[in-house]
Parts: sequence; C-alpha cells; structure tokens
Amino acid sequence: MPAQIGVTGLAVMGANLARNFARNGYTVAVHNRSVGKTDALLEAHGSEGDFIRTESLEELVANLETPRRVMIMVKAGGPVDAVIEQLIPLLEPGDIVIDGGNSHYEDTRRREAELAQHDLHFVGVGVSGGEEGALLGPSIMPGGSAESYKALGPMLEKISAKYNDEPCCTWISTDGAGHFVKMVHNGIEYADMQVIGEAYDLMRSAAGIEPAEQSKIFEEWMGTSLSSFLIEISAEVLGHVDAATGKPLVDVIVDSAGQKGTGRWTVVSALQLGSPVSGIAESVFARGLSSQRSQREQAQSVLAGHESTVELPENFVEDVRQALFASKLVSYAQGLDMLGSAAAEYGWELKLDEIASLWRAGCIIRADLLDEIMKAYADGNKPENLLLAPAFAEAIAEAVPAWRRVISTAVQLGIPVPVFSASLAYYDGLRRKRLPAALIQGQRDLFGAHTYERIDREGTFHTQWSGDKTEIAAVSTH
Ligand code: NBP
Repeated sequence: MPAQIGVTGLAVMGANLARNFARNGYTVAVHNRSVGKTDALLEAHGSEGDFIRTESLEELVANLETPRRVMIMVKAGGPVDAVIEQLIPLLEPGDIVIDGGNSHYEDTRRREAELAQHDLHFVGVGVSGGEEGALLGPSIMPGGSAESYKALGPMLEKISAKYNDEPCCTWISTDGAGHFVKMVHNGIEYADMQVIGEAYDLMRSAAGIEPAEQSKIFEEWMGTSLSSFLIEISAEVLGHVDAATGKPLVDVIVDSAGQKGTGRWTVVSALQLGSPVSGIAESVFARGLSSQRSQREQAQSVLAGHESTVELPENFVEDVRQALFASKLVSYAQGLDMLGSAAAEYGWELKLDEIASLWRAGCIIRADLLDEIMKAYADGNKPENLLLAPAFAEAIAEAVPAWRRVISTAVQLGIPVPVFSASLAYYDGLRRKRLPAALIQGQRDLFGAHTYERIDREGTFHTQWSGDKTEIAAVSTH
C-alpha cells in the first residue's frame, strides 16, 4: 500500500512527527539523508505503525499516493532549499511539499512562489510544542494554498493536540502565514516567560520570598486568570532542589538566558511592519543583556544604584500577580496587533479567534486566557486591539493600580522589570489623549522639512523655520 505521507529528515522532530502520523493510522514513508537515522527510528519504533523504509528521495517519492505529500523536517535554512531542489524533478503537478521546520516566513513566501511555478503546492507549517508535542500532538499552524489544505489538513488535524476534542490545527492563510503566526507565537512566549521571571525576581528581591515558597504561590496562581503551562512549570522549577548542593535549583543555574532566534525574528519583523511590540522586544533584549556576563560583572562594582528603601504594600504578592497578568495581556495584545499589521501587508485573512484557539493545547503558551481571547474575537467582533475588547479593558483596568505600585517599587529598589514597565508604557501610550509625537513632528519639520498635519485643518504643512517662520501648505515628503 502506498504511503499517505512521506517524511524526510528524521532527527528528533521529524522522527517524532513520523511516529505521530503512524500512531494515528497513516502509512508513513520515511527518509533521512544518512540512512542510520532511518534505521534507528525503525528499530526503536517500527512496531508503532506502518512505516516504509526508503534510502533516497526517489524511493520516498515513489512510495507515495497521489497527490503526494512530502514533509521536510531538516535543519531550517539552506538544507530546506537543498531538499526542495532535489524534490522538484521527482514530483508532479498538484503534489504537496510541506516544511514543518522553523523556517523564516519570508523564506516560505519565496519557496511557495517558486514551487507554484512548477504547479506544486508548498505549505509552510508552524509546529509548536517541541519534541514531546511532535510525538503526542503539537499545535499546528499551516499556511499555503486553501486547496492544498483540503488534501493535507485532515491529516494534520488528526495528529495535532486536542482541546476539548477540537484539533489545535486550522488553515491560517496563504504562503508564509503559518510560519509567521508560529513566529509571533514564539515572541509572545518570550514575553510570557520574561514577565514570570520579573514577578519571581520582585517577590524574591523585594519581599525575600524563597523559591520553595514561591513555588506554592505559583501553584496557587494556577487557580486564577494566570493559569497556564508556563506558570505550572515555573512552580515546578522553583520547587526543585539541586541534589548536589541542596540549594534551590534556580540558584545554581547560570542566569544567562539562551535563544534560538525566533523571538529576534519577531522583533525584526515588527520593526519592518512598524508594529509596536515593545514588551516582546524588551523580553528579547532582556535575554541579550543577561548573556552579557562580562559587562554585568564589571557593572556590579562600577555602576551606582542609589536604591531607596520602600515599604511594601500589604498585598504585595497579589499586586505582583496583577502586574504580571496585565503585562501578559499586553504581550498578547501586541502579538495579535502585529498579526493584524502583517495581514494588511501580505494580504492574509487572519482569523484571530481561530489562531487563539490553536494555542490552547500542545504549545508552550497554552493558557486559560486564550479562551477569553477567542471570545473577544468571536462572532465577527473585531476590536482593533485586544485591550479594547470590553472584557479585557475591564480586566486590565482592575489591575492598573497594582501594576503602577509594583513598577514604582521595582524602580525604587533598582530591580529591573523591563517588560512590566514597557507594557505599562504601551498601555498608557495607547490611552493618552496627546503624545509628544507632536513635538517630534515639529522637530522633524525644522531640521528636515518633513512637514506635519494640523489638528484643525486638512492638509500637510511646513513652517519656514529658516525664513520668516510663516506656515505654508506643503506636499508631504514622508
Ligand atoms: P535539526 O534541525 O537538527 O536538523 C537535522 C536534520 O537535518 C537531519 O535529519 C539532517 O540529516 C538533516 N539535514 C541537514 Br543538517 N542538512 C541537510 C541537507 N543538506 N540535506 C538533507 N538533510 C539535511 O533537526 P530537528 O531538531 O529535528 O529540527 C527539525 C526542524 O524542526 C528545524 O527546522 C527546527 O528548527 C525545528 N524544530 C522545531 C521545534 C519546535 O518546537 N517546533 C523544536 C526543535 C526543532 P543527517 O541526519 O543526514 O545529518
């Protein structure tokens, strides 16, 4: 029997996805550049379902039913292009090439256009959930043509994570939309992790609450609007004692956070789109700062702090919880707003309620909050910003007093809370009647004749700064 899908690239992600397809009843043809990985997979897990062992891409393709579905799970970047190049002459019009790796969405857009010239479908699929998700059910964000989804979607939905029996997989939109949404998901993940880190640091450094006790606090927070996978695992990490030293594990881990690049991609894309994802950006920068160990070491003795003593409010822990919740909401609002900007730029029809629904299981940012986000965008509701949806405007308003208190405390004590602060600045910036951008427009007009608009008249204007300072109507040079 021919296979319904072929997977090439059997390192950890490809092998686990292949097993997931096989465990769900599909016949899977498997291939890896070096045959050792194929044999290792079949030896260890060949009994889990129907696999067809192949040694070349020719053999892989020859074993597939039509339209052929070939999933590429090799290292992102050049290797994906190399495999595509080898596949093109082997395939026929209507066949579907799927890239389930962490590819940049611009690469996916380019590849989709190239393969369309050969009448081949190219589907960039965002897959979230790491190794375990790939095996047991990831959150899946497929792009590509709607037509290709008809032949591929049901299979992806079957192997995806389920939330109340609903698959965490739906067609996102054309070309690179799936990889774009996955990328923004990762940006939100960075911010979500950082705000939890800031909450921990505040409770530890300002209130002296030890990790073991914080673990219990985080467990309690699982019963609140913060309930999420990241809060749950934070409780576990904070409660873990290092066997070698008897200290809390968090105290013996080097405080430099790594990154693989998708958070950075989110911020670069946001800058290109003019999308103000300040909280997400600060979370990426915070990881960067944490990694500058030499500078940090020197700064400890060189840079003065001048911290003040602060009397903590009685309900400091609850204040921190509210500040964390509000900052987290802003991260989601910024990420979703960025999706809106990308949709306008690339002509994607992104349904934000469906996207929120995909993230409810299988992925790192799964959280109860996503149900509420879905509701905010359901029934044709299109708040321009998540924070403008009535339920969220109300929820964040309740947290604002605590949010301000917590950030003031952090500033007085010299505890950096970059995402808490950037998120509050975003919130205040959004709601403020007048911004100093008016002065910036004046400056730009003075030094570069960039012109400005007036609040009381249509048109574009320029003040003749180096002349008699009268105002003239001008053609915009923006
Ligand atoms: P890797 O990213 O480590 O890539 C290893 C695979 O690429 C091997 O099968 C290797 O073949 C193959 N390969 C390379 Br390298 N160059 C090749 C080439 N020129 N031609 C053909 N094959 C080539 O694998 P991974 O960690 O399983 O990740 C796969 C994808 O999934 C990546 O895009 C990664 O970023 C993404 N990923 C996602 C998550 C997630 O949570 N969503 C987690 C981890 C990874 P060989 O065995 O012959 O060397």
